[in-house]
Amino acid sequence: MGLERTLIIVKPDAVQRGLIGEVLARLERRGLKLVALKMMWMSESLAEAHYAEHREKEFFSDLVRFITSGPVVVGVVEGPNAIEVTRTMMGETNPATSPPGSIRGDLALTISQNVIHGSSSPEAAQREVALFFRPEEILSYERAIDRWVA
Ligand code: RTP
Ligand code: MG
Repeated sequence: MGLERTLIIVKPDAVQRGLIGEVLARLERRGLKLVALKMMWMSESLAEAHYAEHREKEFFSDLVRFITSGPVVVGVVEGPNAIEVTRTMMGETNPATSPPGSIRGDLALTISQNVIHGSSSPEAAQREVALFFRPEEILSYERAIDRWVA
């Protein structure tokens, strides 16, 4: 059982819609542990670095404009297989084909405003966590429930 850390972003649409608590609560209820959390307004350069893999795509400028259009909540969640578990909880990139029960399948309608980002691989997680958090901002702590969920 691999303990992993992954980056999550509660996107500007979710912040505007009052869904910060809803999204974080789902991750917490699953048993994942928040080990870093902050609210921020992403700069254009940070957004471009975060989504660098999509630089050549035709939707890149819209993506950067959207993710910098308002405040976001950025966090690191930790747990067994946290990367895959978070991605599965998110649903598909397109909310229209995301199953009910998933975050996007329950809370979103369109691909351009899909509520949450989660790192898509261990390499992406490592890169993205380092992009948003200094090492000392990521906390190590025990929870009483840890032995019941991991
Ligand atoms: P994210 O990176 O935000 O967690 O989303 P994802 O892995 O599910 O999807 P990804 O392929 O990484 O795309 C990043 C974001 O770009 C927007 N997108 N638009 N118009 C399009 O065809 C298109 N494809 C992707 C989405 O908002 C997606 O979340
Ligand atoms: Mg992605």
